[in-house]
Amino acid sequence: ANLSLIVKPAMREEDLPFCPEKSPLISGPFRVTFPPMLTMAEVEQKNPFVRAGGRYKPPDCESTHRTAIIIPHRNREQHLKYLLYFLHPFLQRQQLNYGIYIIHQAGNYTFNRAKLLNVGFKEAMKDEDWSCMFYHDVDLIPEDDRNLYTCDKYPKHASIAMDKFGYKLPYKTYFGGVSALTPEQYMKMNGFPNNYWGWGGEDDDIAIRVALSGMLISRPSVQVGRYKMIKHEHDKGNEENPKRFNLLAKTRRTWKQDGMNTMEYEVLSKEFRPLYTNITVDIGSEK
Ligand code: UDH
Repeated sequence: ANLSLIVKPAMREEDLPFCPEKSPLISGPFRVTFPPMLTMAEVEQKNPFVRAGGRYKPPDCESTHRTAIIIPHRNREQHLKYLLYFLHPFLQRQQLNYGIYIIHQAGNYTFNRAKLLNVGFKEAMKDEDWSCMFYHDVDLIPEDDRNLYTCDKYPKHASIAMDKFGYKLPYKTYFGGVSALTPEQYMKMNGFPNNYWGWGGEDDDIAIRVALSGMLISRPSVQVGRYKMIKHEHDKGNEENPKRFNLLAKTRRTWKQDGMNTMEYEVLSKEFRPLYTNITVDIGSEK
């Protein structure tokens, strides 16, 4: 027999069928516990199909979703390791084309979560035409893979049932933790505010922007939008922002002049690490 006839040539990417609308790999709730001795090298070994920079495409079908995960970060290496440990397999079960970005704030100035998310949007869009961005705190682990990391008709708040709030929303317009917007939705609200330095308020500002730009909030069901938060204390350099109430009272007047269209920053490095792209950025400090 002619052996060359038996060897199947590798399927070309453009010949792959589209992935099914609902991934057959999704299985629902799973238990989130943190193996105490886990190392990043082990997380890497467990994810052999993730390419440099934390990129992945399903091997046997073409995903119709291109999702970037944007994670604001400084000094939370342990949390990052556990998040990656759960998030990579979670996203792969959903058959997504995805990439994970860590936006690392350089220096010791006060932390600014929303501005880091703005940087993440802009830098990630330089790499690929993402159809959806997930803005994701580093310490929140999803507990159900029916919580799809895809975008909806309206900006989505995904972390609606966190263990620390008794698995329900702490208040009706809460938008913190994990949220998802298409690039169009993000541009429509001029992105996020750049001027919330320190802890608190920026998530409420984002929710106000959603409303001011004429959009609603989409949410998964409470059974599905469940998250476990990795316990921690307040970080040094992220003290409560005493100005947040004043800022929130002014959002209506400021959102068009502060956001995507005004952010200034300097990328210090961009590294394609095995499980994520690390962007270290100087975002300045409060004026
Ligand atoms: N973040 C960092 N480094 C920091 C501060 C914040 O990476 O120094 C990022 C990280 O992704 C984090 C997110 O910003 O998940 C939000 O910050 P946070 O976790 O401090 O906010 P949260 O409201 O926690 O979740 C508040 C502190 C709770 C203290 C409870 C004491 N018992």
